[in-house]
Amino acid sequence: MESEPDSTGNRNGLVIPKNHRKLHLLKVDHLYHLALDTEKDDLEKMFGDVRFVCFGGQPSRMEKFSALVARELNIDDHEMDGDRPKNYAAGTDRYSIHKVGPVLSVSHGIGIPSLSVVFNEIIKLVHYAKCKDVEFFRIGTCGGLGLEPGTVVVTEKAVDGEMNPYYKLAVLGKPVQRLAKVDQTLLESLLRCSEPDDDFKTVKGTTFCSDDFYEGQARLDGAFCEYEEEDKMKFLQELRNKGVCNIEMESLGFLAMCHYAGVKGAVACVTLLDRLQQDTLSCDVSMLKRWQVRPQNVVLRHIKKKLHIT
Ligand code: R2B
Ligand code: URA
Repeated sequence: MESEPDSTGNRNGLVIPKNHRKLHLLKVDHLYHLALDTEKDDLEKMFGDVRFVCFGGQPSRMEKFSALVARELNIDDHEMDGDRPKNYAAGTDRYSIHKVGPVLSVSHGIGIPSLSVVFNEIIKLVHYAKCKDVEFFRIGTCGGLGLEPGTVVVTEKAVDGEMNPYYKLAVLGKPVQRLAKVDQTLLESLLRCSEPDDDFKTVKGTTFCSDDFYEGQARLDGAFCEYEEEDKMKFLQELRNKGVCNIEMESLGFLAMCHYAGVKGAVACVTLLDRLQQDTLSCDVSMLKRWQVRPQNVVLRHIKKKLHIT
């Protein structure tokens, strides 16, 4: 017998899409951008044991993350494709999905529109797979405000390019607002995952989520720019005075969609530069490699605690 839905619409820890009645009228649901579907793929068998879904921008970073998950959780029976972890979305090159034990690693591309497509299809995937008590994370990169580059920021509040704390979407031609609410237990758990021996700080703060990397983030080095250095600095200082610690491009949509879907979600990003000092990111690969594992390790420590792995 079906239990009563909780306040989010979910039941017994299962994820019930807000659209499940119409979805269940579909003969086959094609998760088109993942090249998976409910007819050819036994989603419950493939993904039923997933408990943690970790999103990040780049497929290559998320593939490396899944290799790190395998090492840290001591799992060596996950599916491989030659010497690389299997990409379950290999039938398309839009996104990637890797799975190691209970951890799914998913790439989301750049910006909320790209994230929103994969997020919809992953919510349906965890629903069809009957995953229980799933937690979602975005593990990413960002610009910092007055923080030492390499600092990990856990988002306490996300705001858009006009400082609104909600994700705005036009539905049937009308604006719909969805509040970006952070799950407090996950936020606090991630903060407790910083360790005294870490060679970096983990802080919490407001994340400014822009729809653009250049003008939307007050950069002077884009192809378009009609303001001056002093305007940029005044704006960034104002953000800082309002508690903004970092700037990126997905946190707001991610947290709003998690909250709306009734799934616990949190965002941890490493700052690649201090925007009060510079705009331009260099391609120092070795530094990037060292820093991008920092938020991954913070989230992995949380996952290990939840799985009682010491
Ligand atoms: C951080 O980095 C990307 C832009 O370079 C974007 O996806 C983000 O949020
Ligand atoms: N990602 C962003 O969106 N902005 C930055 O400054 C760095 C990474």
